[in-house]
Amino acid sequence: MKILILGADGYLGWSTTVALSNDNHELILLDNYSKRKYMRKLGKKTLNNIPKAESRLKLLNNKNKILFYSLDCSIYSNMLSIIKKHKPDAIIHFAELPSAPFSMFNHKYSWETIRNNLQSTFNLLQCVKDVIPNCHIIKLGTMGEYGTPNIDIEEGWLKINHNKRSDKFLYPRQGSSLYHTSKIMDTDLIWFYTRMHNLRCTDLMQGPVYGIYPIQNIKNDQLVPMFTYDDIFGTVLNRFIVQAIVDKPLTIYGKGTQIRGYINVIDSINCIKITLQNLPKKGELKIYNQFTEQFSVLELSKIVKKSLKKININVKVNKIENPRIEKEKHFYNAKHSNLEKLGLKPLKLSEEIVIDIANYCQKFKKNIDTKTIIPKVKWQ
Ligand code: USQ
Repeated sequence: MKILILGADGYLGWSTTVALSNDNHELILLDNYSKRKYMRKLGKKTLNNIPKAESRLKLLNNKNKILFYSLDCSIYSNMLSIIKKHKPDAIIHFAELPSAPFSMFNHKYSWETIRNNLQSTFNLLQCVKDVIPNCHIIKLGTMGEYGTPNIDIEEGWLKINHNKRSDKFLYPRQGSSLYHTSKIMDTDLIWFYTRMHNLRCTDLMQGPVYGIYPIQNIKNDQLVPMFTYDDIFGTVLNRFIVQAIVDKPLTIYGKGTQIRGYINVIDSINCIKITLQNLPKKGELKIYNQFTEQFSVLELSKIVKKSLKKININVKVNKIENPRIEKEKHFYNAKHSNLEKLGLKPLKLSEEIVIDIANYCQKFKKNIDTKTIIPKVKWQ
């Protein structure tokens, strides 16, 4: 397939690039390096100090040439020219600002998150409608769009019976940050274009991701994706493992009873491969809940503590004031069977996996900036 990857330099974008290049697809990559720019501005560094995508491309062994464009796809003319020139079969859209704390930092970054995310999604949908309406759009959504409702979370849709009639609607959404809210607005745009213009779209509602792709067979350290652990761009499990390595107590926000659906980055990439093979019909929006296991933050901290004891790391745990406004004690039961029905074999979190990630992180221990561990951005 000819596949365009938007946001190819990031944690997921680069992992996807490596995986799809191994399968010899024809790849066109695009990134404007905005995550790197904002990390620099905020004084955050990745753990592994990985070079930009452009300079890593030559290390990939793909029989097809891989093209890279350093472009901002929130600018309409950029998106249009790439789509007209390459006419891909599928487009995977990762080109969004991905951080809840960043979106709550100040009015500038709040708006930048909303603007960038909506504008890139709008440009994509509009250009696909006008130029390649048969193309499969694969969009990274987030489980956080659903929030933590007091009923089961379905996969994207909810059938409602009302006054003896019934209909199917997008499952109600209520994000707990402006980042999550920008994804909700994306979903509305995607559903509008899909039903109005007969597009073919898949929305992947992903939970927090952990791990490193492809940790088992790293042939060259530069092929590993960027790994963040700071208070703004790091996700909780990756952060906990890095905190343990530098002998800092794990930063449990509030009571730690917040539950989310988590996924290993290896599974996350497998889900994308499965999605590529399952083209929606014209006018169909497929929605998959992309996570494999539910944990509370406290449960995660216990898994990290028990696992790392095996390699003689004595993990300390600290409950700190929750910087976010989020429900701490809540019901959570999210369905996630669609991707498994299509062939996903979930890689469950294990002590071995935590130790593997920790061993990788240990190699970069000297790079860890302990000043970026405690959260500074408060929702209130
Ligand atoms: N948390 C802690 N301690 C920490 C960091 C986080 O207790 O040091 C808690 C948070 O309060 C939250 C949970 O862990 O309850 C998850 O936080 P997170 O930072 O790992 O995840 P989140 O901010 O929700 O966002 C991340 C990604 C985002 C993705 C989302 C999936 O940054 O791109 O969309 O996970 S989800 O959470 O399902 O919306």
